[in-house]
Amino acid sequence: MLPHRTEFPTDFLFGTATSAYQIEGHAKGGAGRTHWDDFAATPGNVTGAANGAIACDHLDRWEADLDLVRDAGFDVYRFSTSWARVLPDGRGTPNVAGLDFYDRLVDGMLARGIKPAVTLYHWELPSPLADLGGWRNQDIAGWFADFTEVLMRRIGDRVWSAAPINEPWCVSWLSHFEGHHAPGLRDIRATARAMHHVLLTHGRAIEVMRGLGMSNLGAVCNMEYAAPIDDSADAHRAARVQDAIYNRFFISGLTKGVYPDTVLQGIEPHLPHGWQDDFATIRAPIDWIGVNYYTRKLYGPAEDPAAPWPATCEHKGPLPKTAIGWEVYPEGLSHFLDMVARDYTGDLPIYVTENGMAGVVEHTGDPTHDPDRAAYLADHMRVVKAAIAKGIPVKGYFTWSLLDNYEWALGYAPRFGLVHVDCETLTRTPKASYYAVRKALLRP
Ligand code: IFM
Repeated sequence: MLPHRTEFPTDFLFGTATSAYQIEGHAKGGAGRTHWDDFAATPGNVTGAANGAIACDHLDRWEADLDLVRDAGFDVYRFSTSWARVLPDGRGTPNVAGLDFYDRLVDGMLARGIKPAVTLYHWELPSPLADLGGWRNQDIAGWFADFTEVLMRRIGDRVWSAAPINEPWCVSWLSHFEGHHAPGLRDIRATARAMHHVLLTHGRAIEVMRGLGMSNLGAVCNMEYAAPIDDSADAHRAARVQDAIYNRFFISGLTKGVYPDTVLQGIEPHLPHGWQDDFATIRAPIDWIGVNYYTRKLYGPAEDPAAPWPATCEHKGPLPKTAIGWEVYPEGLSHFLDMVARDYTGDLPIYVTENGMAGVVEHTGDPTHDPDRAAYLADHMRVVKAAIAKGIPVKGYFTWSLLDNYEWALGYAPRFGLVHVDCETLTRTPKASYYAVRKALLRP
Protein backbone atom coordinates (compact mmCIF):
# COMPACT_ATOMS: atom_id res chain seq x y z
CA MET A 1 0.00 0.00 0.00
CA LEU A 2 1.19 3.51 -0.78
CA PRO A 3 1.86 5.71 2.23
CA HIS A 4 -0.89 8.30 2.64
CA ARG A 5 -0.22 12.01 2.13
CA THR A 6 -0.98 12.59 5.84
CA GLU A 7 2.24 10.68 6.61
CA PHE A 8 4.20 13.51 4.95
CA PRO A 9 4.57 17.14 6.06
CA THR A 10 1.48 19.22 5.26
CA ASP A 11 3.33 21.35 2.68
CA PHE A 12 4.79 18.29 0.89
CA LEU A 13 3.78 18.22 -2.79
CA PHE A 14 2.82 15.23 -4.90
CA GLY A 15 2.99 15.46 -8.64
CA THR A 16 3.20 13.59 -11.89
CA ALA A 17 5.39 14.29 -14.92
CA THR A 18 5.32 14.02 -18.71
CA SER A 19 7.29 15.61 -21.56
CA ALA A 20 6.29 17.37 -24.77
CA TYR A 21 7.67 15.09 -27.49
CA GLN A 22 6.63 11.95 -25.59
CA ILE A 23 2.93 12.85 -25.48
CA GLU A 24 1.89 15.88 -27.55
CA GLY A 25 1.86 14.61 -31.13
CA HIS A 26 4.56 16.56 -32.91
CA ALA A 27 3.07 16.41 -36.39
CA LYS A 28 0.26 18.76 -35.39
CA GLY A 29 0.09 22.44 -34.53
CA GLY A 30 2.94 23.85 -36.61
CA ALA A 31 5.90 22.40 -34.68
CA GLY A 32 9.22 22.27 -36.55
CA ARG A 33 11.31 19.18 -37.22
CA THR A 34 13.50 17.94 -34.36
CA HIS A 35 16.60 15.78 -34.12
CA TRP A 36 14.40 13.01 -32.65
CA ASP A 37 12.42 12.91 -35.92
CA ASP A 38 15.73 12.51 -37.76
CA PHE A 39 17.13 9.96 -35.32
CA ALA A 40 13.96 7.83 -35.49
CA ALA A 41 14.03 7.98 -39.30
CA THR A 42 17.49 6.39 -39.32
CA PRO A 43 17.27 2.56 -39.42
CA GLY A 44 18.21 0.75 -36.23
CA ASN A 45 17.98 3.68 -33.83
CA VAL A 46 14.44 3.29 -32.48
CA THR A 47 12.37 0.14 -31.99
CA GLY A 48 9.88 0.00 -34.85
CA ALA A 49 11.26 3.35 -36.13
CA ALA A 50 8.59 4.93 -33.91
CA ASN A 51 8.54 8.68 -33.46
CA GLY A 52 6.51 11.31 -31.64
CA ALA A 53 4.36 12.39 -34.61
CA ILE A 54 1.15 11.21 -32.94
CA ALA A 55 2.31 10.04 -29.50
CA CYS A 56 -0.69 10.42 -27.14
CA ASP A 57 -2.29 13.26 -29.12
CA HIS A 58 -2.14 15.33 -25.95
CA LEU A 59 -2.26 18.47 -28.12
CA ASP A 60 -5.94 17.79 -28.73
CA ARG A 61 -6.70 15.85 -25.56
CA TRP A 62 -4.95 18.01 -22.96
CA GLU A 63 -8.15 18.99 -21.15
CA ALA A 64 -9.08 15.38 -20.40
CA ASP A 65 -5.44 14.68 -19.43
CA LEU A 66 -5.43 17.58 -16.95
CA ASP A 67 -8.71 16.22 -15.54
CA LEU A 68 -6.86 12.95 -14.87
CA VAL A 69 -4.08 14.85 -13.05
CA ARG A 70 -6.63 16.70 -10.92
CA ASP A 71 -8.80 13.66 -10.23
CA ALA A 72 -5.81 11.65 -8.98
CA GLY A 73 -5.27 14.38 -6.39
CA PHE A 74 -1.88 15.58 -7.64
CA ASP A 75 -0.76 19.03 -6.47
CA VAL A 76 1.75 19.59 -9.27
CA TYR A 77 1.92 18.73 -12.96
CA ARG A 78 5.47 18.68 -14.30
CA PHE A 79 5.28 19.16 -18.08
CA SER A 80 7.74 20.31 -20.71
CA THR A 81 7.62 22.64 -23.67
CA SER A 82 8.89 21.83 -27.13
CA TRP A 83 11.46 24.32 -28.43
CA ALA A 84 10.46 23.42 -31.99
CA ARG A 85 6.78 23.99 -31.28
CA VAL A 86 7.52 27.50 -30.00
CA LEU A 87 10.24 28.30 -32.57
CA PRO A 88 9.94 25.86 -35.50
CA ASP A 89 13.43 26.76 -36.78
CA GLY A 90 14.89 27.01 -33.30
CA ARG A 91 15.32 30.75 -33.82
CA GLY A 92 13.40 33.53 -35.49
CA THR A 93 9.66 33.72 -35.90
CA PRO A 94 7.58 32.05 -33.16
CA ASN A 95 4.74 29.69 -33.96
CA VAL A 96 1.70 31.50 -32.58
CA ALA A 97 -0.29 28.27 -32.28
CA GLY A 98 2.50 26.76 -30.17
CA LEU A 99 2.63 29.66 -27.73
CA ASP A 100 -1.17 29.66 -27.55
CA PHE A 101 -1.13 25.96 -26.69
CA TYR A 102 1.22 26.36 -23.72
CA ASP A 103 -0.71 29.42 -22.59
CA ARG A 104 -3.97 27.45 -22.54
CA LEU A 105 -2.28 24.47 -20.88
CA VAL A 106 -0.98 26.61 -18.01
CA ASP A 107 -4.37 28.27 -17.56
CA GLY A 108 -5.98 24.83 -17.67
CA MET A 109 -3.80 23.68 -14.77
CA LEU A 110 -4.52 26.79 -12.73
CA ALA A 111 -8.26 26.42 -13.38
CA ARG A 112 -8.05 22.90 -11.93
CA GLY A 113 -6.00 23.93 -8.88
CA ILE A 114 -2.81 22.26 -10.22
CA LYS A 115 0.61 23.94 -9.90
CA PRO A 116 2.35 24.16 -13.32
CA ALA A 117 5.99 23.00 -13.12
CA VAL A 118 7.57 23.65 -16.51
CA THR A 119 10.75 22.20 -17.97
CA LEU A 120 11.82 24.16 -21.03
CA TYR A 121 13.77 21.40 -22.77
CA HIS A 122 13.13 17.67 -22.64
CA TRP A 123 15.27 16.59 -25.59
CA GLU A 124 13.59 17.61 -28.87
CA LEU A 125 16.24 19.90 -30.37
CA PRO A 126 15.03 21.74 -33.51
CA SER A 127 16.75 20.13 -36.55
CA PRO A 128 18.07 23.44 -37.97
CA LEU A 129 20.04 23.88 -34.74
CA ALA A 130 21.25 20.28 -34.87
CA ASP A 131 22.54 21.15 -38.36
CA LEU A 132 24.68 23.83 -36.72
CA GLY A 133 26.22 21.34 -34.30
CA GLY A 134 23.49 21.34 -31.67
CA TRP A 135 24.86 20.83 -28.17
CA ARG A 136 28.42 20.84 -29.53
CA ASN A 137 28.10 24.47 -30.54
CA GLN A 138 28.63 27.01 -27.75
CA ASP A 139 26.11 29.32 -29.45
CA ILE A 140 23.37 27.03 -28.18
CA ALA A 141 23.44 28.94 -24.88
CA GLY A 142 22.39 32.12 -26.73
CA TRP A 143 19.79 30.36 -28.90
CA PHE A 144 18.28 28.81 -25.78
CA ALA A 145 18.31 32.12 -23.91
CA ASP A 146 16.25 33.63 -26.75
CA PHE A 147 13.81 30.68 -26.68
CA THR A 148 13.51 31.07 -22.90
CA GLU A 149 12.68 34.75 -23.28
CA VAL A 150 10.01 34.18 -25.97
CA LEU A 151 8.32 31.40 -23.99
CA MET A 152 8.53 32.93 -20.54
CA ARG A 153 7.30 36.33 -21.66
CA ARG A 154 4.13 34.40 -22.47
CA ILE A 155 3.73 31.92 -19.58
CA GLY A 156 6.39 32.89 -17.00
CA ASP A 157 3.95 34.95 -14.94
CA ARG A 158 1.78 31.91 -14.16
CA VAL A 159 4.06 28.90 -13.77
CA TRP A 160 4.75 27.65 -10.24
CA SER A 161 8.31 26.50 -11.01
CA ALA A 162 10.66 26.33 -13.98
CA ALA A 163 13.75 24.28 -14.83
CA PRO A 164 15.65 24.82 -18.08
CA ILE A 165 16.77 21.30 -19.01
CA ASN A 166 15.73 17.76 -18.12
CA GLU A 167 18.55 15.33 -17.32
CA PRO A 168 21.84 16.85 -18.56
CA TRP A 169 23.46 13.37 -18.50
CA CYS A 170 20.99 12.14 -21.13
CA VAL A 171 21.32 15.28 -23.25
CA SER A 172 25.11 14.88 -23.35
CA TRP A 173 26.55 11.47 -22.38
CA LEU A 174 23.73 9.15 -23.46
CA SER A 175 23.31 11.02 -26.74
CA HIS A 176 26.90 11.91 -27.69
CA PHE A 177 29.02 9.19 -26.04
CA GLU A 178 26.78 6.12 -25.94
CA GLY A 179 24.84 7.12 -29.05
CA HIS A 180 21.57 5.70 -27.70
CA HIS A 181 19.60 8.95 -28.05
CA ALA A 182 19.52 11.69 -30.68
CA PRO A 183 21.80 12.80 -32.24
CA GLY A 184 23.30 9.30 -31.84
CA LEU A 185 26.95 10.26 -31.73
CA ARG A 186 29.77 8.22 -30.20
CA ASP A 187 32.49 10.78 -29.83
CA ILE A 188 34.38 11.88 -26.71
CA ARG A 189 35.00 15.43 -27.95
CA ALA A 190 31.35 16.00 -28.85
CA THR A 191 30.41 14.55 -25.44
CA ALA A 192 32.73 16.84 -23.49
CA ARG A 193 31.39 19.89 -25.27
CA ALA A 194 27.77 18.84 -24.84
CA MET A 195 28.37 18.17 -21.10
CA HIS A 196 29.71 21.67 -20.60
CA HIS A 197 27.34 23.50 -22.94
CA VAL A 198 24.27 21.93 -21.38
CA LEU A 199 25.26 23.50 -18.05
CA LEU A 200 26.19 26.84 -19.60
CA THR A 201 22.81 26.86 -21.35
CA HIS A 202 21.07 26.11 -18.06
CA GLY A 203 22.81 29.10 -16.45
CA ARG A 204 21.90 31.50 -19.24
CA ALA A 205 18.25 30.43 -19.08
CA ILE A 206 18.18 30.97 -15.31
CA GLU A 207 19.59 34.49 -15.84
CA VAL A 208 16.90 35.25 -18.43
CA MET A 209 14.10 34.02 -16.17
CA ARG A 210 15.43 35.98 -13.17
CA GLY A 211 15.56 39.02 -15.44
CA LEU A 212 11.88 38.51 -16.17
CA GLY A 213 11.17 38.48 -12.42
CA MET A 214 10.47 34.75 -12.19
CA SER A 215 11.12 32.74 -9.03
CA ASN A 216 11.20 29.09 -7.91
CA LEU A 217 13.75 28.16 -10.56
CA GLY A 218 15.62 24.86 -10.41
CA ALA A 219 17.68 22.20 -12.14
CA VAL A 220 16.78 18.54 -12.73
CA CYS A 221 19.53 15.88 -12.74
CA ASN A 222 19.02 12.16 -13.21
CA MET A 223 20.97 9.80 -10.99
CA GLU A 224 21.59 6.08 -11.23
CA TYR A 225 23.25 4.08 -8.48
CA ALA A 226 26.57 2.65 -9.68
CA ALA A 227 27.70 -0.48 -7.81
CA PRO A 228 30.84 -2.60 -8.42
CA ILE A 229 30.17 -5.99 -10.00
CA ASP A 230 32.52 -7.66 -7.48
CA ASP A 231 34.95 -6.77 -4.75
CA SER A 232 37.97 -6.24 -6.99
CA ALA A 233 39.79 -2.90 -6.98
CA ASP A 234 39.12 -2.61 -10.73
CA ALA A 235 35.37 -2.99 -10.26
CA HIS A 236 35.38 -0.40 -7.49
CA ARG A 237 37.28 1.99 -9.74
CA ALA A 238 34.80 1.42 -12.58
CA ALA A 239 31.83 2.15 -10.29
CA ARG A 240 33.54 5.31 -8.96
CA VAL A 241 34.21 6.61 -12.47
CA GLN A 242 30.66 5.88 -13.56
CA ASP A 243 29.28 7.56 -10.42
CA ALA A 244 31.36 10.67 -11.11
CA ILE A 245 30.26 10.92 -14.75
CA TYR A 246 26.59 10.22 -14.15
CA ASN A 247 25.82 11.45 -10.65
CA ARG A 248 28.38 14.08 -9.70
CA PHE A 249 29.62 15.95 -12.76
CA PHE A 250 26.49 18.01 -13.42
CA ILE A 251 25.41 18.77 -9.85
CA SER A 252 28.98 19.62 -8.94
CA GLY A 253 29.22 22.10 -11.83
CA LEU A 254 25.86 23.63 -10.95
CA THR A 255 26.41 24.01 -7.21
CA LYS A 256 30.18 24.21 -6.70
CA GLY A 257 31.52 25.45 -10.00
CA VAL A 258 33.97 22.57 -10.35
CA TYR A 259 34.04 19.30 -12.26
CA PRO A 260 35.21 16.09 -10.54
CA ASP A 261 38.87 15.24 -11.30
CA THR A 262 37.82 11.67 -12.15
CA VAL A 263 35.84 13.05 -15.09
CA LEU A 264 38.29 15.79 -16.10
CA GLN A 265 40.86 13.02 -16.55
CA GLY A 266 38.90 11.88 -19.60
CA ILE A 267 37.26 14.99 -20.98
CA GLU A 268 39.52 17.95 -20.15
CA PRO A 269 41.44 17.88 -23.47
CA HIS A 270 38.11 18.19 -25.28
CA LEU A 271 36.45 20.98 -23.30
CA PRO A 272 36.03 24.31 -25.08
CA HIS A 273 38.70 26.99 -24.57
CA GLY A 274 38.05 29.07 -21.42
CA TRP A 275 35.55 26.61 -19.95
CA GLN A 276 36.48 27.57 -16.35
CA ASP A 277 35.24 31.11 -16.98
CA ASP A 278 31.71 29.82 -17.62
CA PHE A 279 31.11 28.75 -14.01
CA ALA A 280 30.00 32.26 -13.05
CA THR A 281 27.01 31.68 -15.37
CA ILE A 282 26.57 27.96 -14.64
CA ARG A 283 26.34 28.66 -10.90
CA ALA A 284 23.48 31.15 -11.25
CA PRO A 285 21.62 30.62 -7.95
CA ILE A 286 18.76 28.14 -8.05
CA ASP A 287 15.87 27.69 -5.62
CA TRP A 288 15.61 23.90 -5.69
CA ILE A 289 17.21 20.79 -7.12
CA GLY A 290 15.31 17.98 -8.83
CA VAL A 291 16.46 14.35 -8.70
CA ASN A 292 15.13 11.82 -11.22
CA TYR A 293 15.75 8.29 -9.96
CA TYR A 294 14.86 4.85 -11.33
CA THR A 295 17.48 2.14 -10.86
CA ARG A 296 21.03 0.94 -10.25
CA LYS A 297 23.60 -0.65 -12.56
CA LEU A 298 26.66 -2.80 -11.91
CA TYR A 299 30.09 -1.95 -13.30
CA GLY A 300 33.41 -3.61 -13.85
CA PRO A 301 36.50 -2.84 -15.94
CA ALA A 302 36.24 -2.83 -19.74
CA GLU A 303 36.89 -6.24 -21.25
CA ASP A 304 39.44 -4.84 -23.70
CA PRO A 305 42.57 -3.94 -21.68
CA ALA A 306 43.39 -1.31 -24.32
CA ALA A 307 40.01 0.45 -23.96
CA PRO A 308 40.41 4.20 -23.54
CA TRP A 309 38.87 6.18 -20.63
CA PRO A 310 36.48 5.58 -18.96
CA ALA A 311 37.26 1.88 -19.56
CA THR A 312 34.19 0.59 -17.74
CA CYS A 313 31.69 -2.12 -18.59
CA GLU A 314 28.05 -2.42 -17.50
CA HIS A 315 26.74 -5.77 -16.23
CA LYS A 316 23.31 -7.23 -15.55
CA GLY A 317 22.42 -7.31 -11.86
CA PRO A 318 20.59 -10.02 -9.86
CA LEU A 319 17.66 -7.96 -8.45
CA PRO A 320 14.05 -8.10 -9.71
CA LYS A 321 13.71 -6.03 -12.87
CA THR A 322 11.10 -3.89 -14.61
CA ALA A 323 9.92 -4.60 -18.16
CA ILE A 324 12.97 -2.83 -19.61
CA GLY A 325 15.43 -4.71 -17.43
CA TRP A 326 16.02 -1.99 -14.86
CA GLU A 327 16.70 -3.36 -11.38
CA VAL A 328 14.31 -2.21 -8.66
CA TYR A 329 16.55 -0.65 -5.99
CA PRO A 330 14.82 1.92 -3.74
CA GLU A 331 17.96 2.06 -1.55
CA GLY A 332 19.57 4.01 -4.40
CA LEU A 333 17.09 6.84 -3.95
CA SER A 334 17.90 6.96 -0.26
CA HIS A 335 21.62 7.17 -1.13
CA PHE A 336 21.09 10.06 -3.55
CA LEU A 337 18.86 12.10 -1.26
CA ASP A 338 21.61 11.84 1.38
CA MET A 339 24.38 12.54 -1.11
CA VAL A 340 22.74 15.54 -2.76
CA ALA A 341 21.98 17.35 0.51
CA ARG A 342 25.27 16.39 2.21
CA ASP A 343 27.72 16.97 -0.65
CA TYR A 344 26.06 19.64 -2.78
CA THR A 345 22.89 21.46 -1.84
CA GLY A 346 22.60 21.62 1.96
CA ASP A 347 19.27 23.19 2.92
CA LEU A 348 18.06 23.77 -0.65
CA PRO A 349 14.68 22.07 -1.26
CA ILE A 350 15.00 18.75 -3.09
CA TYR A 351 12.21 17.38 -5.27
CA VAL A 352 12.11 13.84 -6.60
CA THR A 353 11.07 15.07 -10.03
CA GLU A 354 10.76 11.62 -11.64
CA ASN A 355 10.34 8.10 -10.32
CA GLY A 356 8.40 5.21 -11.81
CA MET A 357 8.67 1.95 -13.69
CA ALA A 358 8.06 0.41 -17.10
CA GLY A 359 5.37 -2.23 -17.01
CA VAL A 360 4.39 -5.16 -19.18
CA VAL A 361 5.52 -4.82 -22.76
CA GLU A 362 2.97 -7.13 -24.32
CA HIS A 363 -0.65 -6.45 -23.60
CA THR A 364 -1.79 -9.89 -22.73
CA GLY A 365 -4.64 -9.89 -20.29
CA ASP A 366 -5.66 -6.68 -18.54
CA PRO A 367 -3.19 -3.83 -19.23
CA THR A 368 -4.57 -1.84 -16.29
CA HIS A 369 -3.65 -4.55 -13.77
CA ASP A 370 -0.24 -3.25 -12.61
CA PRO A 371 0.37 -4.23 -8.97
CA ASP A 372 4.16 -4.02 -9.54
CA ARG A 373 3.89 -0.29 -10.20
CA ALA A 374 1.98 0.44 -7.00
CA ALA A 375 4.57 -1.60 -5.05
CA TYR A 376 7.45 0.23 -6.76
CA LEU A 377 5.95 3.64 -5.98
CA ALA A 378 5.16 2.64 -2.39
CA ASP A 379 8.75 1.48 -1.76
CA HIS A 380 10.22 4.70 -3.13
CA MET A 381 7.72 6.91 -1.29
CA ARG A 382 8.72 5.20 1.96
CA VAL A 383 12.34 6.06 1.20
CA VAL A 384 11.34 9.70 0.77
CA LYS A 385 9.44 9.62 4.04
CA ALA A 386 12.48 8.20 5.83
CA ALA A 387 14.74 10.86 4.30
CA ILE A 388 12.44 13.60 5.58
CA ALA A 389 12.52 12.02 9.03
CA LYS A 390 16.34 12.23 8.89
CA GLY A 391 16.07 15.97 8.22
CA ILE A 392 16.78 15.95 4.48
CA PRO A 393 14.76 18.79 2.91
CA VAL A 394 12.75 16.74 0.40
CA LYS A 395 9.70 18.82 -0.52
CA GLY A 396 7.93 16.81 -3.19
CA TYR A 397 7.66 13.51 -5.05
CA PHE A 398 6.54 13.29 -8.69
CA THR A 399 5.75 10.02 -10.48
CA TRP A 400 6.83 9.28 -14.04
CA SER A 401 4.51 9.19 -15.83
CA LEU A 402 0.87 10.21 -16.10
CA LEU A 403 0.39 8.41 -19.44
CA ASP A 404 1.92 5.50 -21.32
CA ASN A 405 4.01 7.36 -23.88
CA TYR A 406 6.90 7.44 -26.35
CA GLU A 407 9.84 5.88 -24.52
CA TRP A 408 12.44 7.30 -26.92
CA ALA A 409 14.71 4.65 -28.50
CA LEU A 410 12.43 1.91 -27.10
CA GLY A 411 9.35 3.22 -28.90
CA TYR A 412 5.89 2.64 -27.43
CA ALA A 413 6.30 -0.85 -25.92
CA PRO A 414 7.52 0.10 -22.43
CA ARG A 415 4.60 1.42 -20.43
CA PHE A 416 5.45 3.91 -17.68
CA GLY A 417 1.95 5.38 -17.26
CA LEU A 418 -0.46 5.44 -14.37
CA VAL A 419 -2.97 5.66 -17.21
CA HIS A 420 -3.00 3.15 -20.05
CA VAL A 421 -3.07 4.64 -23.55
CA ASP A 422 -4.27 2.44 -26.40
CA CYS A 423 -1.82 3.10 -29.24
CA GLU A 424 -4.53 2.62 -31.90
CA THR A 425 -7.51 4.47 -30.44
CA LEU A 426 -5.56 6.69 -28.01
CA THR A 427 -8.21 5.90 -25.39
CA ARG A 428 -7.05 6.60 -21.84
CA THR A 429 -7.86 4.04 -19.12
CA PRO A 430 -6.59 4.57 -15.57
CA LYS A 431 -4.65 1.58 -14.26
CA ALA A 432 -4.93 0.08 -10.78
CA SER A 433 -1.85 2.14 -9.80
CA TYR A 434 -3.71 5.36 -10.70
CA TYR A 435 -6.45 4.44 -8.23
CA ALA A 436 -3.87 3.44 -5.60
CA VAL A 437 -2.25 6.87 -5.97
CA ARG A 438 -5.64 8.56 -5.81
CA LYS A 439 -6.42 6.77 -2.56
CA ALA A 440 -3.06 7.80 -1.09
CA LEU A 441 -3.51 11.44 -2.08
CA LEU A 442 -7.08 11.80 -0.92
CA ARG A 443 -7.31 14.68 1.53
CA PRO A 444 -8.90 13.80 4.89
O1 IFM B 1 10.81 8.53 -20.32
C1 IFM B 1 11.95 8.98 -19.67
C2 IFM B 1 11.92 10.49 -19.51
O2 IFM B 1 11.81 11.12 -20.74
C3 IFM B 1 13.16 10.99 -18.83
N1 IFM B 1 13.45 10.25 -17.62
C4 IFM B 1 13.39 8.82 -17.67
C5 IFM B 1 12.08 8.36 -18.29
C6 IFM B 1 12.02 6.83 -18.34
O3 IFM B 1 13.06 6.33 -19.11
